[in-house]
Amino acid sequence: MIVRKLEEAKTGRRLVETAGWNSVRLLLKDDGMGFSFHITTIYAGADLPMHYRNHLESVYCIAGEGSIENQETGETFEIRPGVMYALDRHDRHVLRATSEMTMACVFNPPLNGLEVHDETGAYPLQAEAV
Ligand code: 9YT
Repeated sequence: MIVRKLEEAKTGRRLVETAGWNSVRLLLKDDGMGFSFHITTIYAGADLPMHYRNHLESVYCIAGEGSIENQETGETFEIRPGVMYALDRHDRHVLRATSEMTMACVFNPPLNGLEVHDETGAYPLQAEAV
C-alpha cells in the first residue's frame, strides 16, 4: 500500500512548476500503478493550449472555475467543482482559469515525473500504454 500526504509530496521531483500551473505528482510510473495521479493547480488567468498526443488524461475539478475548449469540435465547457473531463481522443484543448483551480489528474500511460510540455503542448511518450 502507498500512502502519501500532499504537503509532504510538494518536495523534490514530485512538484513540477511551470508557467500557468504547478502539479504535485502523488503517483508516478515507478509506483507501478499503470497510471500517474496528480494534484494540479492552475493559476488564475492561465490560458493553456495542450495536446496530449501520447497520453490519455482525465481531470476532476476540486476547486476554482474556468473553461475547457475542445479544439477538435469548437465546443467550450464550463469547469467548476464537481466537473470531470476526459481527453479520450487525445483532444487538442485550451484550459482557461478564471480563478485559481485545483484539479485531480490521472494520466495513462503514467508520467515518470520529468516530462515537460513540448512546443505542441504534449508530453513525450516515456512509457508504453497499458
Ligand atoms: C489540467 C492540466 O492538464 N494541467 C496541465 C498539467 C497536467 N495536469 C500535469 O502534468 O499534471
